[in-house]
Amino acid sequence: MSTPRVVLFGPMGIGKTTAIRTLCGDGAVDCDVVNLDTASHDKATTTVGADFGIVHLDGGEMLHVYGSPGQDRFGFLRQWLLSFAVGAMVLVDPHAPDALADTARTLREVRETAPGVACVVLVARPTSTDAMGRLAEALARELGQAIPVMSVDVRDRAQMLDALDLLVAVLPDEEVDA
Ligand SMILES: Nc1nc2c(ncn2[C@@H]2O[C@H](COP(=O)(O)OP(=O)(O)O)[C@@H](O)[C@H]2O)c(=O)[nH]1
Ligand SMILES: [Mg+2]
Repeated sequence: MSTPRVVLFGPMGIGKTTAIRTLCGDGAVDCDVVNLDTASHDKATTTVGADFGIVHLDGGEMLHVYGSPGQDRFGFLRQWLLSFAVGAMVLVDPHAPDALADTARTLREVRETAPGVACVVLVARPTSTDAMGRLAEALARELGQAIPVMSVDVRDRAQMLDALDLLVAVLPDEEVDA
């Protein structure tokens, strides 16, 4: 049995690298380099490859977690990550200008590339229950299918483990039993 693999998606600066560090600790590998694209996001570093870490769950199970770079030009890397993933987590700040369009586009890309991959949406910045509900409804309308949405602080391990539990809950049965 191979170790289940989960991929994190989301725009630059949303918290993919942080989430992997939170889940996997210092053993996580990141591909961050100095950010030359400060017009897109004002942060010191950015990811130019797939982050990777191993999550050790309390029951002794392991998960491999990959972080996809957010920039459009890394589409080929997203396709590769999806070729072996069982689940995808799409991180979003619902108050970002293109939050709905970006999240819907990523979810569509996942569905078209890898229809069997389970998806959840993680609201990774503080927001109201109402704003989360509106996002969930708008996504369901856009995609013609309901996608589980939950709120997380990517810096909090317990919350990230809850997010993994949610993803496991929506995996197809054969992936859970494998
Ligand atoms: N203020 C604030 N910062 C956050 C929150 N969640 C994540 N961050 C920070 O946002 C940054 C995300 O950067 P990073 O993980 O490199 O994003 P990536 O580009 O998606 O990999 C980190 O500095 C986090 O500490 C939050 O809820 N509030
Ligand atoms: Mg990153």
